[in-house]
Amino acid sequence: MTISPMPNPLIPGFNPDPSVLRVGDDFYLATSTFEYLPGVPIYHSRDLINWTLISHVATRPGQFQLDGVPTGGSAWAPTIRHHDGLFYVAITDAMGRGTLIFTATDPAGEWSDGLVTNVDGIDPDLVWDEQGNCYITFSGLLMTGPEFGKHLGIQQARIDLTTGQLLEEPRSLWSGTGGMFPEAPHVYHIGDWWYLMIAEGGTERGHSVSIARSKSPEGPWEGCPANPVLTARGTARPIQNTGHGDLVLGPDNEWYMVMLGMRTRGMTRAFSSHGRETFITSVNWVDGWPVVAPVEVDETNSHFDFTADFHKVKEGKFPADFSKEFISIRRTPAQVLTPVAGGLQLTGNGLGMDDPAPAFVGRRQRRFDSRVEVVAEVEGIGGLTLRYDEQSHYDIEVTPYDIVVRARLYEMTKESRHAKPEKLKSIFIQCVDPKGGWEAMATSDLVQLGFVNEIGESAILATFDGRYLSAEVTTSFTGRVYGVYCTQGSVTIRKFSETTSND
Ligand code: 6LW
Repeated sequence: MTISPMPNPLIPGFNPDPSVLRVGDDFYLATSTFEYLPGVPIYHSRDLINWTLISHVATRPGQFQLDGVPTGGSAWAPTIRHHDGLFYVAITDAMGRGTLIFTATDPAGEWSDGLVTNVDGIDPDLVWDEQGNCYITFSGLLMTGPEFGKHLGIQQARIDLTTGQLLEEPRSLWSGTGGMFPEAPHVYHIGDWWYLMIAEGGTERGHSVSIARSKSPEGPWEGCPANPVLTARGTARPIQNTGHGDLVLGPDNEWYMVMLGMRTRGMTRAFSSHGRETFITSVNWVDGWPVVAPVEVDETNSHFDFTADFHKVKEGKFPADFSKEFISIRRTPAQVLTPVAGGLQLTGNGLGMDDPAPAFVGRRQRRFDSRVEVVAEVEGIGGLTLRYDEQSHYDIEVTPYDIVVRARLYEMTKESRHAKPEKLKSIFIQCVDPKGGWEAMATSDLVQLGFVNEIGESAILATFDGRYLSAEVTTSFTGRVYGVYCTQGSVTIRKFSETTSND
């Protein structure tokens, strides 16, 4: 009996490239985080449905290179596995340290500094045979040297996990049915078969999952006659881009697959504001092959209000419940924030949201109809932003003289300046459904930026088209992130809350 309901997105907000692991009755899941820290969240569940964020692999400077790495690089595609009492996360610090192996004895605890391997590729997977040999299987997209960007297909070699060095020349494995970008390989030993499951077709609308089997972890591989076993390409399915899957035996002894997918919006379903999120579906086995159910949407998990109230913060002491869900760009929130009496304070570094490393702290957008409102003291220049990357963001910024509303889209910046109210209670950004006729239906949503004055009156100062803050337009691997930033002076955050937009 398949678990029901299966909330989808399972983990809302950009959480792409999910890898899932079962140890006893516990389940763990890790996702990509690119330029954000803390990096590589570890979620925990006992039922595959309800997940709690328990830790991050990268919580310290140096675990990922980040500085000098292009936005969208760094933490790509973890695989989380367990062997002989040790937890492993294999991952690529793309255009940074390369393919790394992190370990931990307790997934909720501290992870290692990351062992550098001599793998040139992405999407590393680990599996062990009965003799204890560890195989690393990866997508042979060359990330270094003169042949950067050349794709060698799915590659595999035995690896020494104490040195990170390959024990043999990588061999080429089955690389799918001819789709572009064979990647995200996972090797499993299930029953009498070894299975090699990959993604192919690219992580956009052509994405898919294909699988092959063999009597050996090294092959030769026989492709599934029904490949691709999962795809949404060319369909009206509510979840598109499905691919990059990982298999797990559920608590009911039925099989499941987690994978990335996109909730697309607009008349032609062309825009995805949250980017690639984690989804789940059920899997049955027929004649030794997986039959994967289409991914259904059930937004139970993505409609929670969130409030972080920092009024009780003591000087120099982060609140115990300081949410792990805050992320910062290239540095951890604890590196950019200072606990002061009654709030958490950002200090300007002269960099604004057009820069790759501003003083910023934020949360992923998880729901379409969301409104983030921030109560903060701005002593200088700072505000609230909805960010995709440093070239794509909408800001409402408080200055000593006025309020600036800004849309930065690549080489274009549109700004308007507005009088500040006598007493500014809060600033907000909210996403609402488009209104009007045919032309309005084209876009995903509208983004409204405004303030609330001391007597609770709201003013919307600008409305921007949300399609430009989407994975498709920004060609970004991440998703929208609401965040507070400070360019000059200081911004003391008293309260950060997310509720349903009230349009
Ligand atoms: C990930 C790979 C991919 O390593 O994008 O488009 C990378 N496919 O599977 C980052 O998500």
